[in-house]
Amino acid sequence: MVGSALVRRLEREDVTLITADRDDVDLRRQQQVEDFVSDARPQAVFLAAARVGGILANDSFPGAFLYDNLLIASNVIEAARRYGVEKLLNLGSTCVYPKFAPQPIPENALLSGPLEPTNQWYAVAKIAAIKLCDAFRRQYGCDFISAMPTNLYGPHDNFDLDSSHVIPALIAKFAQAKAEHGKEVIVWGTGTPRREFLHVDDCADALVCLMRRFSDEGPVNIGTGTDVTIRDLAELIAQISGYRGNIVFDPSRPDGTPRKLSDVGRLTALGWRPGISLREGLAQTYAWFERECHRARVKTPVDPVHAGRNA
Ligand code: GFB
Repeated sequence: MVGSALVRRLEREDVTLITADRDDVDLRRQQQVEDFVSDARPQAVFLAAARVGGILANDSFPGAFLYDNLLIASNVIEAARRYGVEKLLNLGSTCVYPKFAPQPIPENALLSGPLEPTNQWYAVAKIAAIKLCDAFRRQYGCDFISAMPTNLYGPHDNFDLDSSHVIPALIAKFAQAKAEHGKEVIVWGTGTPRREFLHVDDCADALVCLMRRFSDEGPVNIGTGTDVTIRDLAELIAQISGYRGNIVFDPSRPDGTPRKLSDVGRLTALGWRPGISLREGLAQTYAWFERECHRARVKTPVDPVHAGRNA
């Protein structure tokens, strides 16, 4: 999702784009990465590749999330150093910050407290990548920077109900309930957690701004500076979809961290502002989903708690 948004955004720039499809280069294999980078010799690298997923996927596959993301980041950042890449932008996530970080979360909250258990594995790999960029800046003078986007959504997201993030999951659930005249949609957790959401096209624009204008150690947050409750989000997506049935919250599912609002002062000081409102972004993404992949990629929501009721 981020990679395709970056390709769309960079088509507006005077650059030659080199991309690496996962079938061509397994970024977890160091030799393949070094062969690719030594051959391509890019001037600048956006490191957006990662194993990502929502709260259930992170909590279910800790080994894969930690191992894959450590290897991807280490291999790409080392190959960029080794073959003289002038600038690298490493993408992390606001889940690198402590579960109970001050809100809005300032970048200096990093490593100031315990992580959210459900995604600590992914977070540790992303923190290691930040530190590797900073270490290479100190030891070798590499101009490698790290950006921490908030929760992203948009076209080409993962809409699989078990592994996705909340927005694509709810878009898929409400679209299916609308199409099938369903009586209820299950929303995980209590609905009380708050989340900040940024459209992926806004994120890509912010990444280009940082690649051009930021050059320092430590993470830079990318976000809107505003958040909503999961309950309000669900009601907004229901409204956009035209679904009129019940919304049922399932407290047996994890809420995760109670809030993840990022302090975007470092980014706005560079003159960047988001351009897509949540309502507008959700409507665009819902329309994209309906057009491009409804029913194609949505697994029937077999929810263990309500399986009996669904049967
Ligand atoms: O988006 P999400 O999976 O990840 O969940 P996080 C956000 C909130 O939405 C949680 C609730 O409180 C979920 O319980 N939620 C409600 C749902 N219904 C659903 C649903 O059907 N599916 C999902 N997935 N959530 C992620 C990290 O944390 O944040 C990632 O796990 C990454 O590693 C990402 O860092 C930015 O926002 O809790």
